[in-house]
Amino acid sequence: MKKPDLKVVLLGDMNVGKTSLLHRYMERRFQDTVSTVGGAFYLKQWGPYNISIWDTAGREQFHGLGSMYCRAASAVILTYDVSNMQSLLELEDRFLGLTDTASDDCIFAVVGNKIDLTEDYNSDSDIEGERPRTSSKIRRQVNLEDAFALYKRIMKYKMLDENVVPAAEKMCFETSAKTGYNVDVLFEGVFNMVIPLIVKKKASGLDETVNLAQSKPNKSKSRCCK
Ligand SMILES: Nc1nc2c(ncn2[C@@H]2O[C@H](COP(=O)(O)OP(=O)(O)O)[C@@H](O)[C@H]2O)c(=O)[nH]1
Ligand SMILES: [Mg+2]
Repeated sequence: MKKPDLKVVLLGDMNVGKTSLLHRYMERRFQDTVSTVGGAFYLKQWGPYNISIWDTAGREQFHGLGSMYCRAASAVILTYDVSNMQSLLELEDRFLGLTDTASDDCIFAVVGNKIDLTEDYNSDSDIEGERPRTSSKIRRQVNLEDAFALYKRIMKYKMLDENVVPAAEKMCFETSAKTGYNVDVLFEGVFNMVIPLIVKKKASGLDETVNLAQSKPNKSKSRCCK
């Protein structure tokens, strides 16, 4: 198996739809009862690059997520449920701290999932063309502006210059894993954003996935134990 060139992780409270989003993107379908205690990551070939996309495998619920989960990640997709304000607040309270181990130039996306449940959702954009039961629509609890505000607070927490990082409008998405709405836009938008970072890293020789075997001869030159 070829070594992944970069790592993307999904973070967020249980039940917001992380596994469903990844499943929708990779398997092109939605299952109401997708097992959350599934595989740890998917590999996606994107142009000449291999991208690993990590799911929590249900550990956010049962055992918590260790610092390894985000280690060296190039992108973090912070996911909440638009019908649940608490799930947005949890991102800042419980999950942002886990991203300290991510790559220095890691990019952040903030994603409000389950938009299909809300009365704002226009079913004309459904991929599967399924007609929603109009009576069951609910009022959203989280607006896109709330996500923009969170994104800006994240940039502050990371001490990143707002004028240098991608704008909130570009990095905040509303999706539906159920209908497929905006799911490709999200993942492919993130991939296209991080690719220039690996290209830059490779060019400057800072590539973290550098083949260790190649650097071995140097080791024998070291004389620390002479
Ligand atoms: N209506 C709707 N339900 C969703 C959506 N995404 C996930 N769900 C449902 O929400 C529940 C939790 O989804 P899951 O992917 O397991 O969330 P996770 O715990 O964050 O991985 C499941 O019952 C899903 O079927 C969505 O976009 N719309
Ligand atoms: Mg899950």
